[in-house]
Amino acid sequence: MNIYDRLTHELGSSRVLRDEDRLDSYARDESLLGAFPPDAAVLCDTAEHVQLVLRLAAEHKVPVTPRGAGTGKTGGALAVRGGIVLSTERMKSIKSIDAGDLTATIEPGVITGDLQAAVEAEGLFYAPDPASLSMCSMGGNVAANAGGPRAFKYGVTRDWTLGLDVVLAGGEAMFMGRRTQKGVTGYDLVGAFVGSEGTFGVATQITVKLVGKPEATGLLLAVMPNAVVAGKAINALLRQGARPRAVELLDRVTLEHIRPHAPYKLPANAGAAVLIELDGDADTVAAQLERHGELFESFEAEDVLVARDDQDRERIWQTRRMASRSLTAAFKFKLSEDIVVPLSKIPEAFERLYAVGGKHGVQMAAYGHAGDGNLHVNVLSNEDASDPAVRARIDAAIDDVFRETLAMGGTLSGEHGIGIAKSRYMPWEQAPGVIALQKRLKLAFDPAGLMNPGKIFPDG
Ligand code: 2HG
Ligand code: ZN
Repeated sequence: MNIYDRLTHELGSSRVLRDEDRLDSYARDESLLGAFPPDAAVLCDTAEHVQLVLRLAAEHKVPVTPRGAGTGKTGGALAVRGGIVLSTERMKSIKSIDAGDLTATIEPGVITGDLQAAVEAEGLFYAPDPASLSMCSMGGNVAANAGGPRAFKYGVTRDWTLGLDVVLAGGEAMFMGRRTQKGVTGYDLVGAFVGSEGTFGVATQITVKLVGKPEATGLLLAVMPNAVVAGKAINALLRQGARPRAVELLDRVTLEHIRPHAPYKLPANAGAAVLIELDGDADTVAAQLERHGELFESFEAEDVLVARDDQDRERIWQTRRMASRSLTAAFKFKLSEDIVVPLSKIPEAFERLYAVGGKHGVQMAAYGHAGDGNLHVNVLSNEDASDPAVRARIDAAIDDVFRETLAMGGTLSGEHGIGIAKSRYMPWEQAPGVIALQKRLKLAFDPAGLMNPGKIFPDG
């Protein structure tokens, strides 16, 4: 019996999808890299199902691509070598929220926003907040080491993941890490697994830490003349040692395309906008909002607006989270990167990136987590990208984005990972020895190379 018949026999046809139509929804992600239909998509309900799939895949030497909610931006969940897509979308249970230990244990299919709402209902807080939080799942967040605006104060998924129940290639199940807040026993396997983009195995339960829900939250929006000045103001804010929970920036082109659909009325003709969100006790938040507002005024802010209440604040965040979608809708071609530059280079990064756009005749937009130096640089075009001459200009612009980033001492990815979209640039940033060491680590988890092959490194 071939592996797909065997899986159907063991798990039933409702869990093993093989028709072309059904497979279409497992062939793409949010990277816009095209369709890679797998031979089968297996919808697992339990860790035992995951074990069975990985055991049979090892016996039959079939590649397995783990998939969360499919919101990834770099092709990490695409079955580029065929085989099985292993979906954890049905593993949606929140196993426990422990207010005494300040931990939660969840299955990988839990939607990140649902975890946040569940812990907040108990007066607790889980900080990582990718823009796709209403759709993305915790398993995908672990695979990609997802971040978000609040990473500025609170860090990324890795900083919140204490322990993982995993199934490795071949079907071996184990718990790695800890359930305590602190611990340095042995190597940091959880740290390595988080961000391994599905190339090490599948997490079947995730134990995260929690903190108390902040008492008060405040948000200001500074309307700035342009992104370079906005970047300088952010540098000044950071030099003062300010610790807001988010420091976001949206440039003029991004604002222009969000404005028509935004639930929050963005000021007309803004050259850039900076969002600063603070949390803590109510008096400190109010005092800091005022001080930060004054700083932006001293950097030529045309206006400083403060969210009136939580609804107003949520409308501003919904507006911010529309950046990617609005640009996708407005341009025939849109590719978003997630480069990071050293903090002192934030203003210069905007200058250099806009110059890259000018040089190659493509439009550039940038927005994102500027306080971390993490910018979503978008290469945009309304020309026909299937024309080889146009595509060559676009590709040259993308290469230059990375060249400029690395020349400033930056890194290729701050939160979306490498997948297939950026694998060819890995040797631009990392020395051959560093890449070779990572490949040896991969072989320790997956000696037969069946877990998500073709990802991260140029030769997969
Ligand atoms: C964001 O910060 C997301 O909005 C998506 O990370 C970024 O696709 C993008 O440009
Ligand atoms: Zn982002």
